[in-house]
Amino acid sequence: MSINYSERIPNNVDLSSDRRLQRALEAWQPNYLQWWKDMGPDGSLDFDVYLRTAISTDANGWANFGYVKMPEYRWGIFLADREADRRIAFGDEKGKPAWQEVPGEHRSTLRRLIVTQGDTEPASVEQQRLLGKTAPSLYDLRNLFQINVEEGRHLWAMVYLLHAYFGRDGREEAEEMLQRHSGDPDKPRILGAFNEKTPDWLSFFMFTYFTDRDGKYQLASLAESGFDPLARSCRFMLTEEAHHMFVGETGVGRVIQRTCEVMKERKSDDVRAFGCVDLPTIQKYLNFHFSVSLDLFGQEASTNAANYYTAGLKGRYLETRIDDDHQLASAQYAILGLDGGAVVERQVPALTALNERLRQDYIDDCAKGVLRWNKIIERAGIDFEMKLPHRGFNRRIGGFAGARVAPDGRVVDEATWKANEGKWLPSDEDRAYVTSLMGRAVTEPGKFANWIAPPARGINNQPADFEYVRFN
Ligand code: BYC
Ligand code: FE
Ligand code: FE
Repeated sequence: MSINYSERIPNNVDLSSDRRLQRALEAWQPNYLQWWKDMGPDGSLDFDVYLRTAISTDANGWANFGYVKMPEYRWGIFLADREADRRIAFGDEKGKPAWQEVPGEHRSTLRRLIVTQGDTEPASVEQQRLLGKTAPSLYDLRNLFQINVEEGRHLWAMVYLLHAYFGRDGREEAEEMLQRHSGDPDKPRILGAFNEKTPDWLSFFMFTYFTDRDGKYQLASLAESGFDPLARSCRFMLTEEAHHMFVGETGVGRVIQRTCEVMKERKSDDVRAFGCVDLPTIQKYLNFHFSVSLDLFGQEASTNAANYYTAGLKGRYLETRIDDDHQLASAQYAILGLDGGAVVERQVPALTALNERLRQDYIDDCAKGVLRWNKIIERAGIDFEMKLPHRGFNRRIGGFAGARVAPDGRVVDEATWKANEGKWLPSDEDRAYVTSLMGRAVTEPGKFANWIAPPARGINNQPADFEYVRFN
């Protein structure tokens, strides 16, 4: 269904046919815009940014490029097309028609899942608020802003569901989405990683590689939901998500590439002397963002996860392509945990292990980018390998929470941890160094900060010196 842009809230859900809902969302809209002005990209209100905007939800209609002032971005409500006769694919109600309304018995659980998902979207915008000040190029600045407006739209997607299907409670939850803030001691965001700072561009690229990828896996699980409007919302959000992870993967890759170039030119490992990020520091940032993102999958053994699945609310990654009974009543799954001083494997009911299974899918996906980063290092003829740390490393949620597990999976004592923490995670000094590289934003078209290589190609095939952002 094509998108109606003539309305105040662009949408493909025939919003004008439901006056009450339309008015409620139009009442939320100014609060959203106020939030964007207060908490969105700092000092950017007047910039003209070369952004893509969705004009329809089919494969080639949705990425329409042009200059937009971000407060005028057409945030709206876009669901993927409805599938004829869609059925619930898993759980107790497998085979029944997908729900077009919220089943009463699942109302509070669904609301909670939607709120948790929605909360992360504006949180990330808040975390990235100051990065524009130190952008390494116009190309990167534009990508940051593209991601920010799309995360804003992802909030709209969840707020629409809350307003349309959860009555008064839903409207209250929608208000609270704008009241919790990342890192706020009184009203923090719901999930841990979204209260961390994203203080520099290396963190931003790691965040969009690792944490947006959690978004991909969570959205993919919710895209299987028996609650059809949620499934359709998430399916369209996923099409936008790919670019966020691309920015992360290529961003980290470009930092690595620049570092390798300088190592070769200068015949030295000490690239800090030449204003670049040394490979061990990049590895530490990777360790941090990977481990913090692993926490977002919840407990390895989770009755919540089992209940979501049995109820048909949240499926597995690519549920319909898995060849089993999609009910898992007697299936088992091996999870890792700690027993005394050792990492051990134990079998648990597959239903309770669904968070862990999703985490495994995620880890496998993360590993692919690491391989490509290592190719860059290898091509430069440098002997160094980036690695994903062990899943037990630096965890705060689940069976490894608080344990001292080294990146290679060894359980270590407190003294060993303390002695090595600064080699495994960014130290204050590392962070201060990376921050020191983040000088004034590079605003000359085609120019890049010293610590990062240019991208292989421009956005929408634009030339290298394209003016992605015009300042006014
Ligand atoms: N932080 O049984 P468990 C994205 C709580 S990212 C704090 O394992 P469950 C994006 C948990 O709530 C994708 N608390 O929980 C990326 C539970 O509390 P109660 C976001 C945590 O429910 C970048 C208790 O611990 N979407 O889109 O199975 C930029 C027991 O845990 C955490 C979603 O997350 C944590 N990390 O699993 C922009 C999807 N982990 O019940 C956007 C929706 C667990 O004891 N959310 N807890 O009070 C879910 O599916 C689930 O809530 C979770 C947690 C997978 C997150
Ligand atoms: Fe998102
Ligand atoms: Fe994202």
